[in-house]
Amino acid sequence: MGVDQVDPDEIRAMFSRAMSAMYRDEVPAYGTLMELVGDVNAAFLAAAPEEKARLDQLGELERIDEERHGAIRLGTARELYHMRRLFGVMGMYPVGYYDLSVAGVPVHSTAFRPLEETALRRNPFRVFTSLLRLDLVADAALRDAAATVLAAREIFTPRCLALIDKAEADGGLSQADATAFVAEALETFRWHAEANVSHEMYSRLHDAHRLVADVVAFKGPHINHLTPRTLDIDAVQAQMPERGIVPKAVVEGPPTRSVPILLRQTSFKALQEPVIFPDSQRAEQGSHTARFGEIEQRGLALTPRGQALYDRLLGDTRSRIAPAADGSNAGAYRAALAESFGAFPDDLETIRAQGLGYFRYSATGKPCADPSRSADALVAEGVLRADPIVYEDFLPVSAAGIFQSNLGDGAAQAFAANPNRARFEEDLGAKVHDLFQQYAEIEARSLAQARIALSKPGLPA
Ligand code: OOG
Ligand code: NI
Repeated sequence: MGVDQVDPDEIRAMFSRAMSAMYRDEVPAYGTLMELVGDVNAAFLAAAPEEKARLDQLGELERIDEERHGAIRLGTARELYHMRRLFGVMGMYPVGYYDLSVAGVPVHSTAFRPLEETALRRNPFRVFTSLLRLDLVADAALRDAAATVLAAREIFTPRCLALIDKAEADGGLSQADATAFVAEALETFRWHAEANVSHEMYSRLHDAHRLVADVVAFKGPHINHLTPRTLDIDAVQAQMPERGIVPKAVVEGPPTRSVPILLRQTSFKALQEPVIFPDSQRAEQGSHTARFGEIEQRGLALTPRGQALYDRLLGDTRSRIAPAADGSNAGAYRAALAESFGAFPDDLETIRAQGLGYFRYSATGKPCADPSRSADALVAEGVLRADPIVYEDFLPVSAAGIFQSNLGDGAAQAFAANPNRARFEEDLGAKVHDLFQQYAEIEARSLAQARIALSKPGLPA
């Protein structure tokens, strides 16, 4: 990055704010949700001064209000390729591969997000990005017609593509170019009421799968939700109806616990939006439901071992009771989930001792005789403290639940589990980063730094 260039973290912050303003305009309920989350977070912090001080000390407090993720669905390999380059300008990189075919959604996905801790702290904006898999659509004629429509659309403005080229060639953008880039990039994510196909074609796509219509029938990958982060998702879920928002039946992810792990998410139903179909004789009115709101609460990142335990307990629960979309068994599902998760330790020390989660180590300032002792011994001695590392990624079963809740309850459809990561990475033009490795590195670095601090008493930790 040159001296007169804007930090990619700053471009991301500008973009995230611009997206939030645009979405608030397009989907007014998102604004209501933001207010509710702001109120719940303020009440939570007021009631928990220790947790507030801890978040503040970890530098996580300022980011809470800025915190959000969005989601888009792309149609072609070329779109995915350039989307990777677009996000790269803002310091966002593909992390993780999620196969959602298992859950009856014909897409595979990654999340573009900042990698470094400092970058996450400055602005943690991320975008869950899915690529439609037409290979999973059974009707060959429809598949070909959809591919033809997709091949003809251009989701990026020419200026946006030119600015991406420039950023790559020069290693960054000037202030004026960064401002122009944010405005041009925003165009790609905007809602367009004019469909890209006839009403008849829309219906055929819709009958194959609502998601296929959502991707193929429109001019671009409209942002389909933006998700603020809350510190108390149960409170938000409970208070949504008071503000006139209807939440989905159950919160996705782990149950309510003393130590929040991974990610809990809930959403409100998609709105019906008017669509104009460019049929040959006259424009025809119709509607489409795709865009919704979501809230999430983030907790401790789990190690592969912790993740395996999570997956097993969630699988056990769901083999006993599947949450009904209409909410009729929501209470029973919650109870079953809580019961299964009785087997997941719910205090930080046990979680750490059993190697289930990732932690950030720091020196407490207490004098230390032998900094080379094991991390466990140093924590036990009180010279090191261990704080949970926040999970920055997504969960495939939850993502599928979110997809389903806004695609409509009749949309569940079975596809065989069919991951194709190699193909995804080929289309992306890059390998996705391994998410466990990201957390393991943060943990290892924090421990190494803490040991240095312990061996040089007197220096600030
Ligand atoms: C994405 C659903 C996944 C999440 O938070 O897990 C997601 C979509 O509906 O396009 O955003
Ligand atoms: Ni989401």
